[in-house]
Amino acid sequence: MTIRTLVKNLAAAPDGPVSVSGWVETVRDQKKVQFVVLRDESGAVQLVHPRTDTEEGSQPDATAATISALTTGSFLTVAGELKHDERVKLGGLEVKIGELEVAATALDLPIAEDSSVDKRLDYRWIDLRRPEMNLLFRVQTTFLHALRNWWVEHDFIEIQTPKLMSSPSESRAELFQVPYFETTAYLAQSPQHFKQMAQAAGFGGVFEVGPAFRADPSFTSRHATEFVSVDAEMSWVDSHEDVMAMHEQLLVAGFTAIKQKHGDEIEALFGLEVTVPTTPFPRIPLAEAKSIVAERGYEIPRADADMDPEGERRISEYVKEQYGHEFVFLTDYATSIRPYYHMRHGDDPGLTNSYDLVFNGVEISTGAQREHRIDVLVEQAKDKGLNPDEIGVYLDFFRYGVPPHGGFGMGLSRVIMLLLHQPSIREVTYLFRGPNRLEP
Ligand code: AMO
Repeated sequence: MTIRTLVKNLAAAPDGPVSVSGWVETVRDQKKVQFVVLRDESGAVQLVHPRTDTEEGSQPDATAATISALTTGSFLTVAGELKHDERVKLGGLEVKIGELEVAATALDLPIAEDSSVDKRLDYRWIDLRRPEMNLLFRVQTTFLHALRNWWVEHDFIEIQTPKLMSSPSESRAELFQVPYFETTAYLAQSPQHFKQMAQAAGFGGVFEVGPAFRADPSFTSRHATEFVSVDAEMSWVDSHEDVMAMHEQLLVAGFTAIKQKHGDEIEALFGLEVTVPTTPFPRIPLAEAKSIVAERGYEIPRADADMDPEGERRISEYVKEQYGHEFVFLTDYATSIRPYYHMRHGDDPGLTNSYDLVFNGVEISTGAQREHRIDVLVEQAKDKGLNPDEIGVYLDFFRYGVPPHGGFGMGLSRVIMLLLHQPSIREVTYLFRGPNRLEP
């Protein structure tokens, strides 16, 4: 008989016969008694075996021999006697081994917790056995579930847009090309075009959680060549302010769910308290944010550019001091650094109705009101040096009536990395893809 559940159920169980299965985490092979810590995804329990072969002339102890030969990571099933004993550090529980079956023997594990991240990624399936890693993905599941619930409650429709495209979805840079029969296809950099198409289709509000691809050769802690993009788009907006209001409500829903479900575990394993953000999140126009950062001793290297990572870190620091908030919307980006499809200010075409959302020092999202008037959109595309024919089908979406709309894209791994104070998205992506990583 195999029972997969460890401490959670055993804690409430009376002393008596039990059967447990799990990975060998550690073995303490002492002269008179042996201890094995067994773990599964729900927790860990200590197994004990008092040796019967310690007296002179005693019979060989087959179980003791098996335990001595156990390797970390091997998978065991044990039938034994459960005993509650407060002295046992691990949940006050111990299982005295009766029968022991080694279901799968592990080779010597090639990684440890302190191995380099690259080495751990080579053996990701072993690294993921760590309780922190397991928690991380449970947190992510809860987060996405809460976001979905919020959208569904607000009548948004879930869409799945194609990842093979005939034209770039963002810029020509960072584009993966794929041979596609007689022609070339591109891997979607964002569901941008098709979430906007849903506005022309009268869907009102849509969302998608799916892969996005960027042929970005960088090795930073925040970039991947494939990442999960959390996207939303909605109609009838008056400005990017409506999009920000939706965005912050979603994050409050997501963080509330995480705190309720995993707050205690996060505190125990990561030493962190989850803060549910208050609304409205602080909003600072980008130009003002740059001045604040400059006054605090850091000049963004190019005055006409986006915030750089150091700028994002510093403005976050300021917002934390000033407003006690982990989030900040940087708004009203210059037209020169935004894509053609962002709506420009009516009274200042040098600025766009757009924002970036920075969380704990790193950009997690870009959002905007879109330009829905076809003639203006075509002019803006040309203005950016784009050939309208190349994005002909996208432009067609706007030729038959489309409501004012806006939305955002958010990198899932970045949110989880920053929430759990992890050093890189490599740690929080199920299987990371970067310029030199295609396996496993
Ligand atoms: P943007 O290009 O800013 O905007 O991307 C949106 C968010 O996606 C995440 N992200 C990445 N995450 C990991 N690795 C990457 N290489 C990477 N590139 C981007 C970031 C970023 O904030 N179409 C617009 C969104 C919109 O306006 O709706 C877009 O894709 O968290």
